[in-house]
Amino acid sequence: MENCFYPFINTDLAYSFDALEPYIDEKTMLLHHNKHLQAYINNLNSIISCNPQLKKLSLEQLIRNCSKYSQKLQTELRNNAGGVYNHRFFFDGMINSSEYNSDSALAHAINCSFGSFDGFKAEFTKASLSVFGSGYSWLVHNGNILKIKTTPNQNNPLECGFCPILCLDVWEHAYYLKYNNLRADYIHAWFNIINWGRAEQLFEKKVRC
Ligand code: MN3
Repeated sequence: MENCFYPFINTDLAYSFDALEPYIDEKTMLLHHNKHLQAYINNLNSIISCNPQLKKLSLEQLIRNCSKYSQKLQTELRNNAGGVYNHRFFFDGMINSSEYNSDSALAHAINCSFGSFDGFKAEFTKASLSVFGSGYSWLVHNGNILKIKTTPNQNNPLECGFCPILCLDVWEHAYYLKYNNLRADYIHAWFNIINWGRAEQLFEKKVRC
């Protein structure tokens, strides 16, 4: 992930705003990146400028270490460092030429943990539908064990010691313009644009989350 330290900037997407059509529409991507993510970036910069001891910490460290701080600062970091990390992770996790490699180490681990790719898809879909209100669903690993987790708001599984591989933003702003209240249709569509190459690299620890 680029730009891991303060001051945070809204780095460009790796693809154009309309690249994920028809699964995620251009207007949703524009608003999501340029307005929603920008707001978390602005908030995080302002929190850190008021707490200069945080300047030396990376985005990931801000999340992992947040329970060390006062209740107020913890909440601010969970919401805003989480908001920056989670959105970047979600956006980087999508691509317009998605290809699942059933011979990869990740695919073997998926088969081991969920029986098959379809078993994984069913469990991930169920978890994503189960998030009440706003949050995320995640494929994470802890060593070589894969798990599906959900988090409320902008919380992140790094705080509980899990490394993310995939995440899906199920806040309504991520899908409402195109899918209205039909979260299941959005989840189904997202499976067509998963950046499996990146997920494999994260699983094999060839890149850092
Ligand atoms: Mn979002």
